[in-house]
Amino acid sequence: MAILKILQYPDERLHTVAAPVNAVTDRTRTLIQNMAETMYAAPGIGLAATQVDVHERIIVIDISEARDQLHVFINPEIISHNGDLEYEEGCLSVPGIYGKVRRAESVTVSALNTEGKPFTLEASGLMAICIQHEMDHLEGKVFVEYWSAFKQSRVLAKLKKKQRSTM
Ligand code: K1U
Ligand code: ZN
Repeated sequence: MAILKILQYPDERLHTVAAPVNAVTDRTRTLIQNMAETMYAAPGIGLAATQVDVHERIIVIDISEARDQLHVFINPEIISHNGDLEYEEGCLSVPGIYGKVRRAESVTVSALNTEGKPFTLEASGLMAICIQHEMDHLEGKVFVEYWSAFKQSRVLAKLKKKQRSTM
């Protein structure tokens, strides 16, 4: 297994729209194992393939305390959603920045599993939030892009300042 490099905002590659996976192969499964290892090491509760510069529609999520309930979604689609919820989000591609985003409170997602078999999952609360955050990455959208232009400019300034201090 391998820990992959996570793209950092405002890297333009984070704005790439990911392509559907045509066939779930051993190469797909190796990528998924590496994504899971990268997410656990970060540590994070989710990761989209976009964040590791692979522009295929794959996400991994584990919101469990014990870090032993990995969910893999290949070609995920939200088939229904309900309610709304504002949640303080973070992102491994935007380290040190946290803020609220309003999303659906519950979602039903259809996807393929690691064997290429279709399944559906009903999720609510943090799981639903995380699925939507990761699916946004597959569309090339980063959570801070829900915020006002002013707030986004402050995020960019903060990240630039942080970058200068680590050079
Ligand atoms: O997409 C990502 O960069 C992962 C992101 C997922 C996420 C977090 C919060 C709301 C929505 C989506 C993260 O995992 S940020 C890190 C984080 O939230 C966390 C890390 C360790 C333990 C618990 C949470
Ligand atoms: Zn993210």
